[in-house]
Amino acid sequence: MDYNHIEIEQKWQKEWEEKKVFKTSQRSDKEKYYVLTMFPYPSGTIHVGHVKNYVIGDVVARYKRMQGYNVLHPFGYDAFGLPAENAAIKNNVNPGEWTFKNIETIRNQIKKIGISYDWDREIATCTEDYYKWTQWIFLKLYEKGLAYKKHAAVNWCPSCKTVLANEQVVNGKCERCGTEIEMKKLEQWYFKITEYSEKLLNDLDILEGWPENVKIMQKNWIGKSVGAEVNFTIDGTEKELTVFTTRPDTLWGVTFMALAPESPLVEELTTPSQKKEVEEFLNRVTKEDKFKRIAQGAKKDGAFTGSYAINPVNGEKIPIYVANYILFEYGTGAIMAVPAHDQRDFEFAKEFNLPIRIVIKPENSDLKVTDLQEAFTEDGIMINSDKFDGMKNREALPEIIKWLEENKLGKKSIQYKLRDWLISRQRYWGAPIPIVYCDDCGIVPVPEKDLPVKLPTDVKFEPTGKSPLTYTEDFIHTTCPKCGKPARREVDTMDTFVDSSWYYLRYINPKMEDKPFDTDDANYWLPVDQYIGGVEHAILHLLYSRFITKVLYDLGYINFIEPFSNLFTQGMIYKNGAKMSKSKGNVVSPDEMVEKYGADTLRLYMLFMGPPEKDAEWNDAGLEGVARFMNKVWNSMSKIINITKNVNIKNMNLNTKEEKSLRRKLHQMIGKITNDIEKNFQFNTAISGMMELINELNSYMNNTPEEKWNKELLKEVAQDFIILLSPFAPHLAEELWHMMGHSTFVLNAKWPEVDKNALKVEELEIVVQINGKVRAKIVVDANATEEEIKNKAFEEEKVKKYLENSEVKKVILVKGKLLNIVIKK
Ligand code: ANZ
Ligand code: ZN
Repeated sequence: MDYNHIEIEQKWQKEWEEKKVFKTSQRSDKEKYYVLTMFPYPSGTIHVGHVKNYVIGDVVARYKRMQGYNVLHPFGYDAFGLPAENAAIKNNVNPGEWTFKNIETIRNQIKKIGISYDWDREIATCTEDYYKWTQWIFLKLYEKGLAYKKHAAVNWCPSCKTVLANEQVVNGKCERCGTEIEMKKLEQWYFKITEYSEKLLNDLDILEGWPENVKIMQKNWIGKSVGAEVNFTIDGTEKELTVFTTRPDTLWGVTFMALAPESPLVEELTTPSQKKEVEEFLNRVTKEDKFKRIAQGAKKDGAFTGSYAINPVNGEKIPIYVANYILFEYGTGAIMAVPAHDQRDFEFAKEFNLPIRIVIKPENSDLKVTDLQEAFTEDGIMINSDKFDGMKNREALPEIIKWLEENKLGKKSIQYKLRDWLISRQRYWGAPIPIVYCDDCGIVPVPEKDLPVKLPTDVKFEPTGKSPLTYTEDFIHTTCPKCGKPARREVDTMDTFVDSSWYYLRYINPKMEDKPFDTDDANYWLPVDQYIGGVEHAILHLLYSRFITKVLYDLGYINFIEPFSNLFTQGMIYKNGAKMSKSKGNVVSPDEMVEKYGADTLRLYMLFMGPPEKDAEWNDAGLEGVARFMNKVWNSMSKIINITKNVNIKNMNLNTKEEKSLRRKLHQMIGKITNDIEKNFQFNTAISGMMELINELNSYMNNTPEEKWNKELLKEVAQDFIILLSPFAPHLAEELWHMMGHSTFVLNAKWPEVDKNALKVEELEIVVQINGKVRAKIVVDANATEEEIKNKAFEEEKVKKYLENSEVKKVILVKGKLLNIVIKK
């Protein structure tokens, strides 16, 4: 018989909600456990890909609760951002209305899946009581000199009409809409994340519970390079041109220099006769995509400035070029080019017919310029390098740096790829930046007591590229907090990554009015014990959250330096071979599946699809298979419950081999499932374990006449099984638990423990004969292999005695009974 999932699931969801069973006690004597799943962007409905994330979190939360932890498992919405604004423009609705409607929908979708969230802690980053504290964080950074404004060339998306952080530009295109990015000069607010580069890099080492690939991505993003800055003099002047190089060992092979097109030195160094050529190049390069032009293999372009530099190591006069592959924002925006040993320089030298000089050769062979099809980038022996000739280049490196320092020609230098975090957005639907501009006082931060700077609701969306707040007169006109004269408000809003960089703290005290969070409470609950989310957030969101945590630590608000102790990145769900997405029209809605199969079946299926960290393909047949298993569970469990109402487990006696074997399977599976959840999130194999146990149970029941069933044993199996099932299929487990007569919730039951005695296998006595005479008896496991039995017999003292000084000719095992050893003296 199929069970009525609709009735059962609605009943328990109502019960849980009414009794507030998931409400977290703020403090407790119990050890805390904070499980957090990345909050969604409420841009519509959620699909089963999101559900997978929430179900993984829920299994962990429910399991930890049953292990006796005080569990915090909150939920909320990353509710500011572009989609709401775009939808608002398109449909002429207020972004807030649109967002809250979506939140309502998502909340209902999630409640139908039975996730154990403490709904009293729900947050949305677009509410005043949340963004007030996002603004507070801005002020704290500003006070510490970590928020600053500067004029800079920024990435501009002409379609979204907003500035993007470097991180939001993928292959020169807008991460959201795919439009080619343009460069624009604007005055923008930045967070000085670069001040934390070294900490952000080093502290990755303490994050033992993070996937290695995520740590590597963070590391590469921070991009630390150790090398030297070397000063070249500009020929005929006293001026210096400083370059950053990771390879000062190639200094003797420099044949030209190159500047970034954006460098102010270009204008300064271009001679009248080269002016035309340089200008033509600059015109070409501005049309080039900044990200493509520096990519490996991109065509090299440039122009000679007409000026020369003097190589400090040998006094050589070398031409200074401007080149498309030099980044203005990295190092010093200028390089020393060594075409023999750097591939990009090699390509440029070939293009412009510049000399190539080899200064490193392979250890066991010679190298000639005419041999070079590409740059020789390996390590080797230094040549043509004066007093360093003959040295291994890696060994020479530190000495060269020392020598440069002694001669005041350069110094050791560390560079990072990480840039400051551009947080200004020319958009409406975000947290206003709490800054006022006064003609007399300049930039004035809004005092904390005046927060929040409220986002007005009556705005016009003009497609001008300026923030819509620019046109809201009531908003922009204010008085200067310092001198009281009329002043203007900042009209840009903050990047939504600022909102999500601290939300895990707000869940601690979601309703606190005078503070973003309470320090003691935060120190009790944080760091998050288990963070779960998509690998697409492996760089930005995690890096920004780590940064904000470190700043708050330095300001004394918290006592931990990393926000997330353990991170799990789940795989994506594909359908028809493609990543699920609205635009591809291959989205599976959880609502439909819940209706048809039930939330429990959907949950179990999501976890049974494969290892949760791997991508998986949605398959209806798989879901049907899980549904059959659920019915099997329902049928065998309700049968057992019916016949064991008045049975007391404590009176259990095991008589037959079959009974012992069933109980052994139960305890093996308790061990296995516990271990699978605890280690590596192996939910799929945990579910296989449950299936195995149900099969063993059914085979016992089918092969034993009903009057001979060991009811105490059946009751134990059913009771423990229901508890094991409950984090995965909580509604069905709750129903069965109550059918058993419990008046408590299974979600508060104690997780079962392995009874080691149950794991013991039967033992056998084996007679050991030597040349036909009984000499000893040994006891072995019933499952022992021939090898194990032999070893045990040969270790037996009595046997050893007879084997001394004799040669074993033959060993014959009569299974289960006898071991015969034939020897020759
Ligand atoms: C000479 C040289 C010789 C270099 C050689 C490399 C190999 P990473 O590891 O990424 O830090 N470089 C420095 N600043 C640059 C800029 N603004 N735009 C483009 N390239 C720049 O790379 C450091 C190397 O990249 C530096 O070391 C410099 O080239 C180049 F056989 O100097 B090297
Ligand atoms: Zn003023």
